[in-house]
Amino acid sequence: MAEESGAPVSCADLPVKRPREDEENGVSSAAAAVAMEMEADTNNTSKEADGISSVIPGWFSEISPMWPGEAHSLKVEKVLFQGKSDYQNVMVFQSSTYGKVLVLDGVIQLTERDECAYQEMITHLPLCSIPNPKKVLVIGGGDGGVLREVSRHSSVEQIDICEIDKMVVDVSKQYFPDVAVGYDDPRVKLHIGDGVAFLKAVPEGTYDAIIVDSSDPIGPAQELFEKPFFESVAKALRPGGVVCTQAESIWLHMHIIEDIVANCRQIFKGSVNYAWTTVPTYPSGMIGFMLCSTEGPLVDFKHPVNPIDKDESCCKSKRPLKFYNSEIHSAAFCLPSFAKKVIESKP
Ligand code: SPD
Repeated sequence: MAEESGAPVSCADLPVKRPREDEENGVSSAAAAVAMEMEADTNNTSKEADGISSVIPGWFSEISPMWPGEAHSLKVEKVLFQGKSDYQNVMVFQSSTYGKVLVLDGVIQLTERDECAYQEMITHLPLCSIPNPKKVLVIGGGDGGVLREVSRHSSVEQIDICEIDKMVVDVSKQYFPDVAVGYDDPRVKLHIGDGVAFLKAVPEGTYDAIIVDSSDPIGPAQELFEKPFFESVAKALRPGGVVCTQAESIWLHMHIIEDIVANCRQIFKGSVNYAWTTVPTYPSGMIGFMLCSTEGPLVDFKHPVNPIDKDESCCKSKRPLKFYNSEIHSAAFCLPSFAKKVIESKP
């Protein structure tokens, strides 16, 4: 495992909760129903929960009760890592067409080929919407991709990240150096611990921006989609501060999005908007973001006021932006009619 960098901070005073609960909500058992037929060359970890498919031998199929009746598949060249942390199954495989793939509890978190579409958008949609962001908190995002993107902003002075699962950080540093490069920025402080507890302990009005880069709301990330969490986020933001959270797919999860929108409209007294991006390897090929601001200086998310200057967006260790630009920023808030109707009708 790669050495850690990025100034880890002890979170001994922050209780780490929500450890892995096997078979919770039937998720693991659903994944476990997928039999393992492929030869993996690593350790003894159970392969069933990782989604290696017996339906198409040699392929990974992403099966979950969150998208019943469908499963996107990728051809596996080689399984590079399989492990079981206190929270989840962690797997990395080399795919034939999307580069290396990081999988948590059988669900794709990123691939080398399309991670830019997610990490750049979840980061620059909020940070380009406010002038001079200085203090940024990332909840989740243990792979470091969001850190890489935050670090493009020269106005930022402090980047805190709270990730619950150290194995995700270590595995990302070892297998995804172009993503985990975010940890190399000296402004980054890594806290291994529970994001919910971390936020509760944050003094009121601390951050200009909070980015919640979570996995799906079953398993360790469940609480990150609930009302009390959004209340803590609002409290930790300064007036006119912004949050951007992973907010699932309009094709698959409208009920989840409706709840998030309803909660956010109650809690955030500034702006509340839904945006989306295309990610071919996420279920339904897209994923959305909830962007909200607290009461204070007005934030117009649809019209970025803080464009990333070309020079700062590609400094030494980072590649240039691949996906984000100001036009796609504004376009991301255009919704298909069916989603617009539901999201805009929420009180
Ligand atoms: N359905 C999977 C959603 C995963 C969102 N988080 C990805 C983490 C990448 N930094």
